[in-house]
Amino acid sequence: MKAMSRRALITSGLAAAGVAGLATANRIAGKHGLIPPDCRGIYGPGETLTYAAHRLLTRDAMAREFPRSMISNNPFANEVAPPSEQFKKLQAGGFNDWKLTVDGLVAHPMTLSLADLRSMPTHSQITEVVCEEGWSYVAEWIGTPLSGVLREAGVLPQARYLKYFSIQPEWSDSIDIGDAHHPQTFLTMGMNDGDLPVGFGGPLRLRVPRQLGYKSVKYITRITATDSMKFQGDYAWFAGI
Ligand SMILES: Nc1nc2c(c(=O)[nH]1)N[C@H]1C(S)=C(S)[C@@H](COP(=O)(O)O)O[C@H]1N2
Ligand SMILES: [Mo]
Repeated sequence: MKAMSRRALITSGLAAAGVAGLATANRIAGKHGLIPPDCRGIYGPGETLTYAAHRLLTRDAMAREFPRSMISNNPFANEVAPPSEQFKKLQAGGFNDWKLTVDGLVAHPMTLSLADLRSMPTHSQITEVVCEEGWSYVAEWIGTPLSGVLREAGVLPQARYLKYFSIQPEWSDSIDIGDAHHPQTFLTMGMNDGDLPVGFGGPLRLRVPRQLGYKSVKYITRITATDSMKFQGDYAWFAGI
């Protein structure tokens, strides 16, 4: 009740700001934590409004989940750069030495193995990967919700974003803390009936089904909680779908 009326208030405030001017919109959005991170000036007031409106309308919304019968028979593994020597060595060892570091604004920085992650609650979801290039597929993703890992690490209240890094140095991304705690945001180790294949990001991929495919980074090695962020990337930071 209270949340709804607050939301209605903010929404009408933003709509009124459309008339009153974008500076007002920015102030209202800023006051309610709805400003997208500093993206080297790429984001103008329009992007701010898109982000703010999307967050208000869909803060707790779930990405669509599909029945098992709709799992794609031939999911498309997008091409990835050839594996590094480091990756090949880890693969030869059955990924037993794969490590996920959790650091930044957390009370308990930690390093987890895949076995550690497998000992955490396992969930599954049948959701779609949507590439900005226009193709998509549906698969079952099996893993542990990122929120559980964040709880163990004790993310500090001032953390607003989560950056995540791949073993591929050119692949990293970030999401806001709301999406980080979203129940469908998974550290994924399984796909359909088996282990997550390397082509699809195995042994460890962050699935962010509420955003476009490029936010679901493959071969995750580190996640860092932060309170500010200078975004560097080729695509729009917020890719809500
Ligand atoms: N590490 C890494 N993660 C990545 C990519 C990549 O090349 N390397 N490609 C991204 C892009 S652009 C998309 S659309 C999806 C593709 O996922 P898929 O291979 O499961 O189809 O993975 C994303 N994650
Ligand atoms: Mo993509």
